[in-house]
Amino acid sequence: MIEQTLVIIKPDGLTRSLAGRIIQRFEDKQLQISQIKKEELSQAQLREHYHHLIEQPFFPKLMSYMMEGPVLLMVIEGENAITRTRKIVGVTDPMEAEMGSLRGDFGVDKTRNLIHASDSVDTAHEEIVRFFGE
Ligand code: DGI
Repeated sequence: MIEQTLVIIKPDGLTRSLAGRIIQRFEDKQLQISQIKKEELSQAQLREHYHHLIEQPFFPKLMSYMMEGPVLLMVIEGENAITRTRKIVGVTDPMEAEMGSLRGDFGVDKTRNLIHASDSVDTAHEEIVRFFGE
């Protein structure tokens, strides 16, 4: 099934000049960029995006990390794009993420884990609409 998913290259992905290499991994696996833009996310956008984490102790750290600078927002499209993108990205904690996954290879710690990728069909739709509109 052809799916679309929302990927965010977090601020340090840009300041560390990793965007090209990150995008290459998706393209290598036949996933394509259907939309892309660079933007600084506002506090309001981030509170909505991470609404499920507002009560967590690490939330302030997450917010300041995500607001260190602009991010790259992308809609990635392809066969089973949601699951395959999460696999390429790796699990939340870079220490646990497999080598060869983006977080395993480039992530720093649980906060600075470089990339966001939607985790289900419903959230992918919600997040694409949030950042790119209908
Ligand atoms: O879908 P994920 O990004 O892998 O994970 P998530 O939706 O549970 O959490 C969103 C982000 O919040 C995650 O990419 C990094 C941060 N986060 C999640 N759990 C922790 C965390 N940050 C810290 N410092 N500690 C955590 O336990």
